[in-house]
Amino acid sequence: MEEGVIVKGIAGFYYVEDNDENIFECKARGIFRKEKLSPIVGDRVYVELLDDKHGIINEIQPRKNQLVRPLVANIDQAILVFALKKPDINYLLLDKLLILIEHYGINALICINKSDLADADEIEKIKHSYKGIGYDLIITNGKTGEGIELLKESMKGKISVFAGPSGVGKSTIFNKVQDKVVMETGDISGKVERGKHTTRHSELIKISQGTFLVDTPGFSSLDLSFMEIGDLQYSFREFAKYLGECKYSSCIHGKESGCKVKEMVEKGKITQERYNTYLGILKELQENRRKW
Ligand SMILES: Nc1nc2c(ncn2[C@@H]2O[C@H](COP(=O)(O)OP(=O)(O)O)[C@@H](O)[C@H]2O)c(=O)[nH]1
Ligand SMILES: [Mg+2]
Ligand SMILES: [Zn+2]
Repeated sequence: MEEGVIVKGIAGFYYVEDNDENIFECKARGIFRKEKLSPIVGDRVYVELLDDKHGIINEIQPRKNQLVRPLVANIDQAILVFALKKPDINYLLLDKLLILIEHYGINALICINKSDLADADEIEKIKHSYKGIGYDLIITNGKTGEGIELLKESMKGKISVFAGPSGVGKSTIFNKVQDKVVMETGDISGKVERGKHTTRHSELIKISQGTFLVDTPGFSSLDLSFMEIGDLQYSFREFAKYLGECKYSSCIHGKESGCKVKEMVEKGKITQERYNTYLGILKELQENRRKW
């Protein structure tokens, strides 16, 4: 039995790469269909070899996470690309992405691109606030290549996916960190983007042995309405060490008295901005529940 990761799937065929960088074209064992289990890109699987190029997927290892769009499993890291200018940074969007990614149990790395367009003070400010929360942050420039080596370093041994708004330089950076697949860049309307009207499976692009990059940006839908009200707090890293210290064990850090989280906001240990974001999303979730 060979162990490997599914890097590509096309019409019932799965391409599994083993630890020696051999690729096997595989079919899935029939039993999966009965179990309503389909192998997906990113799955770590065991393959029974038929010859030196073909095999049957016999077993899918438990997934540590699974995205829907793109359909990929076992993401280790989401690289959130933002620019401070062109387009102007939207902190609410950044925080919503972080919430979603925390919810999936994926590590987030913040990449601030277009360093040439940002002023030094604002770079320092964002570094300070997000490093304070516990996120790594890398400053890049898609044109000069600044920060790209650091970014590549952070990807080693992981499956990474890019996320972030359009126009920030995701495709540009994608092209800089690997030389296998070229992504269209610039102000294209999206019409020429690959696979727009056809179902296309995402692929893992291999950067080096054990290091992969999903070829499609993730987390484009920022709908958080599926989240449980009581779970939202766990998506805020800076709340973690105070949870359980509120007066009421059911505290969701809104209007309750004796709330440790609110106390920490007052003391400046948690920023007012992030707490406001928390309250805003909490309110959205509560209003959604009422509609049902
Ligand atoms: N000034 C500047 N422009 C950049 C940088 N990185 C990318 N761009 C440009 O920003 C535009 C959008 O980039 P693209 O990679 O298509 O963004 P995407 O929509 O996030 O994939 C393109 O015109 C790029 O050439 C950068 O670091 N500085
Ligand atoms: Mg793009
Ligand atoms: Zn509380």
